[in-house]
Amino acid sequence: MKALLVVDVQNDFCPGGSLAVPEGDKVVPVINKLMEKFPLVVASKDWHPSQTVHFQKWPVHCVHNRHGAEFHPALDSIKIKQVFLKGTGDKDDGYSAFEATNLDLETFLKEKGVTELYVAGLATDYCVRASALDSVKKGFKTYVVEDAIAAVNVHAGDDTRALEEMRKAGIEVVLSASMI
Ligand code: VGL
Ligand code: ZN
Repeated sequence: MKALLVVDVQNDFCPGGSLAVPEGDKVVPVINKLMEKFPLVVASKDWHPSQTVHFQKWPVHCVHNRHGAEFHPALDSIKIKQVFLKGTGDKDDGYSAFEATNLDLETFLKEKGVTELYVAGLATDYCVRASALDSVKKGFKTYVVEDAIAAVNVHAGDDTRALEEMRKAGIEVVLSASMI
């Protein structure tokens, strides 16, 4: 059984948001199409308190219950069976969806019989990377959909380095066309 994990497709990571990923919204139509191919779609949200050590590294973003933390309005969020909230503490970053605090992602997926996890969303070099690396560690056959992700690229080439690290960890990098 396969599932799709949609990582942090939230207003603050899209153009106009406080931590906008260049062309972050380009992933939305690709993910909307991709969702139709999966029997189970789950998503994560970056869900920070208004004060956290995380905001010493980043502009204030995705504060829980604020507009910036909502899904991008064009995302077909009706297809999402469960949302996992992460980065909810004030002492850590919580980049990985497997660090969600409202519900345990690993337990949820394993109870549903998921063995293969496809990861899409934002951002390639932070939460997509951390979630995919955790996924492989927890024993899921893990895929990252290259045309359904986008990077912050604080340093040029962070996206390429993140993809290389994921490949080395055993994650398969695929294109959505191979599934649609
Ligand atoms: C993220 C930076 C800070 C992400 C979250 O979702 O990739 N990046 N917080
Ligand atoms: Zn964050």
